[in-house]
Order: sequence, then structure tokens, then C-alpha cells
Amino acid sequence: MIQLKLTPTARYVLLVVLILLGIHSILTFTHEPYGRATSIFSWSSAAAPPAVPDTYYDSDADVSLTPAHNTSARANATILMLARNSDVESAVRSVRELEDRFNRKYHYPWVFLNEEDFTSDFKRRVSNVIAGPVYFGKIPHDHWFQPAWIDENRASAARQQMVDDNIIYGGSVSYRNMCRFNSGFFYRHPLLQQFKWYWRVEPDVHFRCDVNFDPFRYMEDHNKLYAFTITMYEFAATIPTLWETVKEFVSLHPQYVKANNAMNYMSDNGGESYNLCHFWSNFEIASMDFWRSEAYSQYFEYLDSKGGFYYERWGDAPVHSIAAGLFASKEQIQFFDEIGYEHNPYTHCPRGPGAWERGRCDCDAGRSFDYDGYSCMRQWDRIQ
Ligand SMILES: Nc1nc2c(ncn2[C@@H]2O[C@H](COP(=O)(O)OP(=O)(O)O)[C@@H](O)[C@H]2O)c(=O)[nH]1
Ligand SMILES: *[C@@H]1O[C@H](CO)[C@@H](O)[C@H](O)[C@H]1NC(C)=O
Ligand SMILES: *[C@@H]1O[C@H](CO)[C@@H](O)[C@H](O)[C@H]1NC(C)=O
Ligand SMILES: [Mg+2]
Repeated sequence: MIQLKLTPTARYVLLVVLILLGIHSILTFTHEPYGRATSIFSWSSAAAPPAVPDTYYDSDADVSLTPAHNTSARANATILMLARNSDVESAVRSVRELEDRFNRKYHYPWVFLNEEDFTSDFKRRVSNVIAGPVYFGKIPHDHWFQPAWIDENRASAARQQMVDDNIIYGGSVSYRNMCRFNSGFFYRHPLLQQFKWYWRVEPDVHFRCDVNFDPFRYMEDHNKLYAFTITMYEFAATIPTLWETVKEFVSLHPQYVKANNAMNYMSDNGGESYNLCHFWSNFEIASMDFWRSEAYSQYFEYLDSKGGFYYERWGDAPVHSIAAGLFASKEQIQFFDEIGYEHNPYTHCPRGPGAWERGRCDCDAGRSFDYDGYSCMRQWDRIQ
């Protein structure tokens, strides 16, 4: 009688092999395509599918003449996205669109920020669709979370009230952290110190036209500070005391207010009250040196000290917009009609002569948000 002496490891391996053979034979009999795919003749091609030879590929001579290969033609700029790991799918889509529509010719670096560490999966998937450099950063704790000096009882009562009143994100602390971070902290992140300009991009947005010019270069050459594509009214319930707080700040520091500013876009009575118009900040191209200036730093400190990011739900959009409206001249604020941009549920589609054709836009120009009753484009046009 023959006795097989097996070590425990060998027994385990044998068991696994027998199970795999069992599964294989069941699949071979029950699944015809499986049987064909694993038949002896197709094994080699399954391992390495035939490739189109390199000589068939374009050398892409056009792209080699673009600013991507000429750093002196580029601005001191980055493309910035704040995202959660769970945003990876929609982040990749936004990044891919902007790379295809614009950045493949420029190779501006991307910066991704998150209050948690990005997973290797997020980094790998996003990097895969980016041509130039890419950086991933973690936000310092105190730049993100609710400060200890906020009265949590007061803050949670305010949140509950907003939930009862059905105000969007009314009950969310993380949304408030995000709004405060975007208002006063992102441009202080170590990874962003090396840059002057940023283009803010969110997961799940769409670029509906080619951007065949460099908006950073344009802003730099024309002494601009802030650019937008969509402008609309803010929900009054999220900022009950914001304008009063701004007025207090201005009366304390009148020297920061710029002549020939955009006040009449934001106010219909010379600054007495706020008409709720703001630039929709999920799209922004702007100078971080503007946010780093003494005027804006003092302004943010003052607003933050009132606690309105937590006791109310102040958004970075009105906070940025009001600052641009006060501390810049109206000529320093740029409306980029050419940039077709969509953030659910609104789209800006170019309306300037020939812009839609030139940008190979895939949006419906007749349904651009500019013409919507909820748009503040009329207020913007009236100060031009
Ligand atoms: N890391 C991180 N990013 C966030 C968080 N909440 C929102 N964001 C990002 O902040 C931006 C605005 O958030 P979003 O949900 O799009 O707000 P909405 O556009 O006002 O509806 C997007 O870039 C989000 O990915 C968060 O808790 N953590
Ligand atoms: C690089 O860009 C600069 C500035 O736009 C331009 O003057 C120069 O001709 C460019 N060089 C090449 C090789 O294209
Ligand atoms: C880019 O801008 C930042 C912020 O103003 C500045 O610190 C940095 O020196 C600039 N880099 C270059 C190459 O000009
Ligand atoms: Mg969004």
C-alpha cells in the first residue's frame, strides 16, 4: 500500500488546485464562451494581445510647439481641486475633461487637497489622466475643523433650525468646514505657496468648450484678479448677518476699499443692503496673492471672528465675491464668456459672436444660465 506523506502546506496547495480544476471543468461545460477563451489555442493571445506598432502613432508635432514645452510661455499657476476619496469617479471625469479641453496643451500642474490622506487608488486614477505634474496634499487640522472657540450649543441649534427650514446643507458641519476652508485657508496650504494663480475645479463639473487660450496668461497680462463664468443670487437664509458684518469691517478699515469697484453689482442702493448677487465659486480663476493681501486677510479674520461660518452657513462664494467687489476695481474682475462650464444644475454657454463655434462647444447656447431669471448677469452687465 502506497502512503502519501504531505506537509500541511502541501495539503493546502493540493486542495486549492483541486478546487480550481473543479471550477474550471464546471465552467467549461456550462459556459461555452469560457471554454473557448481558455482552450489551448487562445492562451497565448489572451496573455499579450497583438499591439498596433509604434510607427502607426502620430508624433503629435502640434502639441510639441505648445506652451507645455515652453515654461516661459506659461503663468505661475495651478489647477486646484478639493475632494474626498469617495469623489474619485467624478473627480477623474472633471480632470479628464479639463485636460482634454485645455490643459493637454499647457501641462499646468494640478493640486489636490483633502482633510484626510488621499488613498493610493485616488492618486493612481487621477494621475493617469493628467499630463503634467500632480501634487496631493493633506489639509492641516486647524485649517479645516470647527475651531474650539465656537459655541457648539449655539452652532448646533442654528443647524437644527436650518434643517427645520429645509435649507440646503443646513445641518452639515462638514459643508461649513469646506466653506470656511475655501474662504480663508486653501491659499495658505504649503503646496500652494509656490503659485500665484489657481483655477478651481470640482468633481462632477463639465467643460463644454475647448479653451484654446491661456486664461492665466490673459489675467496676468491684463492686471485681473478674479474671474467667473456663472453669477447668481445667494440663499438669504444662509447669510443673515454677513452684509452687516462686512459693513462693520468697511467702517473700521475704509482704506481697503478700492475706487471704481463693483459695489453696484452687489448692491442696488449704494451699499446699504446686499442684493445677494455673487460669483458661483465652484468655478474660479483668481490670484491667490489677492487672498493673501492685507485687505483680504484682515477681512477674513474679521468675518471668521464673528463665527458666521458656523452660527449661520456663510458660503465661500459670497465671501469671495464681496471681497472682489470691494477690494478690486471692477475692471479687475473678468467674465470669461468663452469658457463653457457646467455645474449641476446650471451651464454657462458662450454667447459672444463666433465663440461657440470656435470652442467646438457641445452646450446649448440658447439655454445658457446667463439668460435665466435667477442669474445676476443683468447686474453685472449694468456696471460695465
Ligand atoms: N475633502 C473634502 N472635500 C469636500 C468635503 N465637502 C465638500 N468637499 C469638496 O468641496 C467642493 C464643494 O462641495 P460640493 O459638495 O460640490 O458642494 P456644492 O457644489 O455647494 O453642492 C467639492 O470640490 C467637494 O469635493 C469634505 O467634507 N471633504
Ligand atoms: C516660448 O514662449 C515665449 C513667451 O511666449 C516666446 O517668446 C518664445 O518664442 C517661445 N519659444 C519657443 C521656442 O516657442
Ligand atoms: C509664483 O507666485 C508665488 C506667489 O506669489 C511666488 O511666491 C513665487 O515665487 C512665484 N514663482 C515664480 C517662479 O515666479
Ligand atoms: Mg459642487
